[in-house]
Amino acid sequence: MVTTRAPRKVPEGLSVAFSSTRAVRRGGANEVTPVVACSAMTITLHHHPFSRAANVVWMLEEIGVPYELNFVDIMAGAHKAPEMLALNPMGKLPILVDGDAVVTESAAIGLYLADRYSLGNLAPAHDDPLRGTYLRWSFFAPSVIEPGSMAKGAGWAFKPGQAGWGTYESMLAAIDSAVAGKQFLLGDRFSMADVIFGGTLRYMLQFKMLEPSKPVGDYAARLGERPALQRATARNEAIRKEKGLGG
Ligand SMILES: N[C@@H](CCC(=O)N[C@@H](CS)C(=O)NCC(=O)O)C(=O)O
Repeated sequence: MVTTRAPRKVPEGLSVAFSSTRAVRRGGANEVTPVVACSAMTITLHHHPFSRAANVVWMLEEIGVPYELNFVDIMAGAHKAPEMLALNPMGKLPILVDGDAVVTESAAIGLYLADRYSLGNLAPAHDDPLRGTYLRWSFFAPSVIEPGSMAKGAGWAFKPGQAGWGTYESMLAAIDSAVAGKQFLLGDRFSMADVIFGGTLRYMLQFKMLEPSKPVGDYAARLGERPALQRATARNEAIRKEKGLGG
């Protein structure tokens, strides 16, 4: 969801952790190297390390734009404060504010960032035939993997022909087909779809909500080698420790 931004205001009582890095792109590759930031930061991610915002930190690190994190104390209900509800009426994280744009929904945030800051690189160009595959798996994560895993875990009763996520078995087969015999979803080329789809898979694997096949396990391990993911993990972990949150 992308909406025009509500009047900009950092919610009272919420502390702000600033990014110490900004990135420069290395020639050709879609990996970036962090350097110390010296320009004004315009992107704010309303964040909690135990939320889906943790994966958005990975998105931001892959993109390599300066950003700041605003810690929102979910445990204290700060995400339901009026200022936060003005940004996201769902009262949920993550919320990304980029100038006049407010973006919620993790997958939308990833697609937004890649289109705006990395079109032709982390997002295939609009006329690139790979764009369809890119969008397909980016949407598959929130519309099939998330509800499909939830339905399985919670034992929901539903009709697979009516539910958009279908059967658990067909979901697993589709996930395998997306990554088998490939480095990444688009072949050799890493993209934001890997952060969206792969981030969801990594979460499911971490919490044992998915039994990994060999291709899925190998894919998740490959993603774990991304320096941007390692930087994001370190940042999330640093905030967890700073705020005294359990591990
Ligand atoms: N579909 C949303 C889900 C957002 C969501 O459920 N966020 C959780 C944390 S991961 C949250 O804010 N929960 C607090 C609540 O609902 O009170 C997305 O992908 O961003």
